[in-house]
Amino acid sequence: MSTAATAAEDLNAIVQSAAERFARAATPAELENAKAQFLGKTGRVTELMKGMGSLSVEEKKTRGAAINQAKQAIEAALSARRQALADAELERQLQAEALDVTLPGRQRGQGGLHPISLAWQRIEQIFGGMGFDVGDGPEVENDWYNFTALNNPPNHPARSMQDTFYVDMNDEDGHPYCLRTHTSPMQIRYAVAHAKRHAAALARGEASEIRVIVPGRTYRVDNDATHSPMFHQVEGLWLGENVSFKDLKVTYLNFCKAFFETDDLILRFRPSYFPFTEPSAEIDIQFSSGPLAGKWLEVSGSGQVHPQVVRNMGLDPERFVGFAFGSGIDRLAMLRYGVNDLRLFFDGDIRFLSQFR
Ligand code: 2NM
Repeated sequence: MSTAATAAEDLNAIVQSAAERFARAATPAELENAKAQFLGKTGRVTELMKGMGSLSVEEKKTRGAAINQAKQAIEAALSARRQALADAELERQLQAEALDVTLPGRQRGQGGLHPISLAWQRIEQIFGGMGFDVGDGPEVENDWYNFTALNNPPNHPARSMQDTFYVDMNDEDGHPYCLRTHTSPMQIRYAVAHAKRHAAALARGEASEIRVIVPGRTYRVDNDATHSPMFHQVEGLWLGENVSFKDLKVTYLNFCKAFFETDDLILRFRPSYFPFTEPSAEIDIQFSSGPLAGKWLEVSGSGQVHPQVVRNMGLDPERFVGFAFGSGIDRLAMLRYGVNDLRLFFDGDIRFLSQFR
């Protein structure tokens, strides 16, 4: 083999070896070390250049060109490897910083109204559509508004310590305050607040009437599967010159149809007794379809407001006649939303409550 051929093979071997060394370099630092071994001050290519001093001009030309070519090949391999390492590093960074855009965001639990609030709202809306105002009043009541004005005799069992929560403080008449046992006191308050306006209207010969519902919390000493010490009632009152039991039946039937969103129901008025109404009736409802079909369900008390109660409202019972009713909102909500245990409303279990969102 000629000297020239051997030299060319040397150069090829060097280029080959550089390419292998570069390929093995796993980091930019290793790669720069490998580069120094070939192109650095004492690198193999540089040494070859230095070794050309003894060559003839003609030999220098061909040998120099060959070494340059080898050098360029090495530099090309070097920059290709640099690029490959940089690409790999970028890829690694992108992977490390990658966002999983399919991951669900951290959400706040979405709140919603309690089923009793939902029923309460529906009740206000439906009666509002029939011209009923909404009255309000305190949950801690005095003896007059909670009992006496509603025609409860002084020794009525509802007044007993066993049935009613009393507050350790007396009102102006020397009777202890209590947690209201029904929403009726709000109706007395509402009527009293509007009594002057009604008297004035009547004096001018104008018609005047009261049409109001009073929804709210009520309290009784009672706690079992079907009774909670705190429960919700809505009472309605319609007094005017000619308001009759017929109006009660129509009003309550229309309410039920709207509240239960069906015409497939009938009502039954069953004689009963309340101190504040005469005559009095329990209202039963029967659905003709659905899961409760065929059963009579008690939904409300009702009656023609007692003349003494009208008088206690500051109104003339000769001019103001009409009806009142009292329904349990909790019971209405149970029937409307298919809840079979009253206690579910008050346990605060999110698995139950979230079904109404
Ligand atoms: C009921 C049943 C029947 C009622 C009576 C009155 C008032 F204030 F006018 F006298 N409010 N609500 C009433 C009548 C309540 O609850 C079972």
